[in-house]
Amino acid sequence: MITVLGHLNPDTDTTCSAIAYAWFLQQRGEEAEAVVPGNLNKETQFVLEQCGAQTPRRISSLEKGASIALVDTNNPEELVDGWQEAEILSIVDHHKLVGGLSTAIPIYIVMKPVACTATIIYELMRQEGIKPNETIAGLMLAAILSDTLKFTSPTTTQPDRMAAAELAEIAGLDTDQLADGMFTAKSDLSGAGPRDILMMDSKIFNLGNEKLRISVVETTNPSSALVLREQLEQALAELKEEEQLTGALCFVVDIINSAAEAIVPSAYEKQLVERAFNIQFSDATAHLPGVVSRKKQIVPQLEAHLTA
Ligand SMILES: [Mn+2]
Repeated sequence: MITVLGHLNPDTDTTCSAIAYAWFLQQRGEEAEAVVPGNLNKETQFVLEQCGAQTPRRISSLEKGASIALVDTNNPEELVDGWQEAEILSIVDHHKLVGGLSTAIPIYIVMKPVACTATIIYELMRQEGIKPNETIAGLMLAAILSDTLKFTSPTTTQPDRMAAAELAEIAGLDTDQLADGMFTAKSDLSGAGPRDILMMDSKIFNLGNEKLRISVVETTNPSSALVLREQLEQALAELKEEEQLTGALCFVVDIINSAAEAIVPSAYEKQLVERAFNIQFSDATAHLPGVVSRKKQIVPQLEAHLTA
């Protein structure tokens, strides 16, 4: 049995790509199961329901001796407990290569600079003449819409657009309608405490000598997050302390207007953001026009500043 999984704090791409890749392996005669290492966010729950897909089994650690196929990450810091004892069979990913994983034998790795893992998985299916069913096609389309913010993120590539167009056709879904539903679901912060909001889409990065947790809140309604600024600052400070980070930052991304607002817990992060993005904080937040992508904008700019 091959266990297919993505990163901790599973998002729509990690979850849908795990399901799609497990399905792909099954078409090739393998036994495979998609699992999720954590709770699903509201956008992902909406997508699964919309596409008529089962919610993958949730795990908090891998079983001893598990054979795993990784999607949407190659970063050991983002893997669920037990990965050290697991046999990694393959990696399909679209993030920068961070190093740290090793294997006993050669493995299958596909990494491409596209916006979404599902785009790569769709290309693999095409290469093998395997056509996804409606549910799988819908899930992969949703993953692309999520990772590209409906093609507005600078990470978007032509292969992502082409895959999305074909998948929408196969799934019989209206792209705009699906994206609207997803972004509305994503923007619903009700019932979430400040820590939950920060952890919805959050990753740790080692940049230069710094260890930073960078949270992103993508929303069609930024004010619903910005009114919680003081609580978010407090929660960032707590995370920083608990996880022994050098810094913790939150970026509230306005999906509609393509801009971000930075929230920081201390003068250290404030100075970091001001210098990396060459802007000034006004009041307690900093406005970053055009910034929507952690992968292509936020992390590279922080890294360029920290390693200069
Ligand atoms: Mn992804």
